Amino acid sequence: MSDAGELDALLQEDRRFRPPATFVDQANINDRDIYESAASDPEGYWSKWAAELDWFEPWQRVLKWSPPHAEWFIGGRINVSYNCLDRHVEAGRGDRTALIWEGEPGDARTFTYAELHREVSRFANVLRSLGIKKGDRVTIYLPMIPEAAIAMLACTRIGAIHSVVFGGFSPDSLADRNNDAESKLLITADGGWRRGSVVPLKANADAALEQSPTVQNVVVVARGGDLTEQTAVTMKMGRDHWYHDLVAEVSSSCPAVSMDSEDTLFILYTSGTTGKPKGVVHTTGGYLTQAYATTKAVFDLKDDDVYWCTADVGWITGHSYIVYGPLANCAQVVMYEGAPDTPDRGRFWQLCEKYGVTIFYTAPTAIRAFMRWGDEWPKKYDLSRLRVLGTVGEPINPEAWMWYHEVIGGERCPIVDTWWQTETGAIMITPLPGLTETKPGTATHPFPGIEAAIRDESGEDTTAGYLAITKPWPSMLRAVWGDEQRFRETYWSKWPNVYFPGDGAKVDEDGYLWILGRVDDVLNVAGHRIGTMEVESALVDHRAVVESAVVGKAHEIKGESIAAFVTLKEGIDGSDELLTELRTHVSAKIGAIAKPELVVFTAELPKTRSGKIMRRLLRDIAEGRAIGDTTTLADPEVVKRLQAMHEDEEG
Ligand code: 7RM
Repeated sequence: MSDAGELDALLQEDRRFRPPATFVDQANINDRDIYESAASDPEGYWSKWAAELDWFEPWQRVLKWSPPHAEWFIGGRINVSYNCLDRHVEAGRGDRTALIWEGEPGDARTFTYAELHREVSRFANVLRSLGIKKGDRVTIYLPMIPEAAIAMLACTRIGAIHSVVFGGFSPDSLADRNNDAESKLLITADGGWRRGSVVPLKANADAALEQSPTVQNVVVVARGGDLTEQTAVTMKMGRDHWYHDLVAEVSSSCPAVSMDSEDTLFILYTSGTTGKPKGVVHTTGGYLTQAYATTKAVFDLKDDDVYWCTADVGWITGHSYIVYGPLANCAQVVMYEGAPDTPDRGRFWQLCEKYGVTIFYTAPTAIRAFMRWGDEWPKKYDLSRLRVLGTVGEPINPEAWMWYHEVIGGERCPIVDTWWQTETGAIMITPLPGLTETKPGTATHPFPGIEAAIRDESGEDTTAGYLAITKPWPSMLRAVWGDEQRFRETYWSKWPNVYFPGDGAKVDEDGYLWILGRVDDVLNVAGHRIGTMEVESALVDHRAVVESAVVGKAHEIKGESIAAFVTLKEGIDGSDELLTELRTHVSAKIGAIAKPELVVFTAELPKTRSGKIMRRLLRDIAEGRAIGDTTTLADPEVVKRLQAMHEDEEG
């Protein structure tokens, strides 16, 4: 969370940005009454959105709320893949571009809606031929290639539950997720390109599969081009199959199955406050309704837009705002495989120019990196087609917001700062680009139909405290996979029947919401959620480590980076080699995103009298406020002195 001083500065923000009149006139939503009408009849309001989708059978009842369990559009029958593909083809829009994909080396593929429909149908038949049935879990571990979206949609077509695992995760992380979900099938690729190097996904998958007993079959996509030529993969007979061989053998016709609105659509694992990630469960009708509605309203999506969200499909943003929301809207979607600085730092802007991107959605960490790289990169390209800019993943600092507005948006594009989570499934707090006067750094107001509040520990309304979501919403998580107790404890135990997202927030005198960041032991590193406990577990797993404490350290670009305090076993020296080894160990255990930037050896971890690790003190040390030279922590006397000095503050 921000310091009090920083926060006051934020709340004194007096710059205001009104949507340009020309934007307002053409906006999908430009009538302020929507907030009031949605609040007075939320079920009627969400029904109107749901009715814009195609249902095989209408719902009988909109909402059943038996806290903490909600059901939406009860009795309704629907299929997500059908809504993203078939209905557009049937409406005569099959020749419209659905996906514009570009690989990091510059190879490109595009799919019309008719082509994507065929590919998805074929792959759905492949899933069937491998024995996948409705309700079975399928793990998808792919780079950002079209087959990632195809595999997701193919699962939804036959009612299989996908669990997408980000390609940057390690074999151990992949195995944990396979095992928790009891996945029957894994879909991976020979590799993907990232910063000019191959990410060896199949090799990682092979390592994971040694500890994933439930996985019976593996489908391997040949990424193509030089990568496939250069990458030797070992195919295990009877278990591993090439994607291109399988799709060649099946028909391209596969009717979408009728799913109950409350059937599970997917599981997505996300970090929490324990060492074990949670499988967040989303269902079908409500999820698609809110993903569809927010894509249309928040991005002001129109037929001639070219829409690009730079997230990875391994995160919820990729699920809701690369695949399901945009395709349900029949959008023209750009998808890019690689890094923003390959071959050079102008890569994103070159893609915006090349494809005429009109809506661009990215994360504050990326915006801060672009800022640092300098205006000359975006200035080389024609960005005049851009008309809406979005940001998500962490609080955006006003400097970065202003830079985005001026340099990327040419001062003409509304910025939508969208707050939401894996658990919320879709956008919850956001400006509407044709209505909301924005201020740099605030996500402004709940989306129409969403009710949020700021509460204190006891559940009283306050102006600075915890963010709370006070009414059920269609795309809310329904469960933590296989762990009802954790579902209840994590999200529903702070206050009765009110959802606790784990974020701190403030409201200013104009009623704008300022999200301040996590209040639990979850870090946000470059927009990625990482539990401090996950990193601590990885560290103590190393033979030299007795105990560790992990905290977030302010970082100019990533927002936070990871600082690890480590106590070693007796007789083991805290050498530089060991520092490197520990960092590599965490990276190998979890994935490169969890690699600590700073590792400090300490004789003991400073603890309060009641035995709680003094995390605030550790943060002060990591950020250079508490002591000058961190190596002195190896001296037990230094730790004792610090402990005594800070005992009162930490309580
Ligand atoms: C979509 C996503 C969720 C956490 C959430 C917040 C932080 C996300 C914003 C934000 C301030 C925002 N899902 N967060 N968006 N904080 N302003 N616009 O990021 O599950 O991976 O992370 O991210 O702390 O709780 S997530």
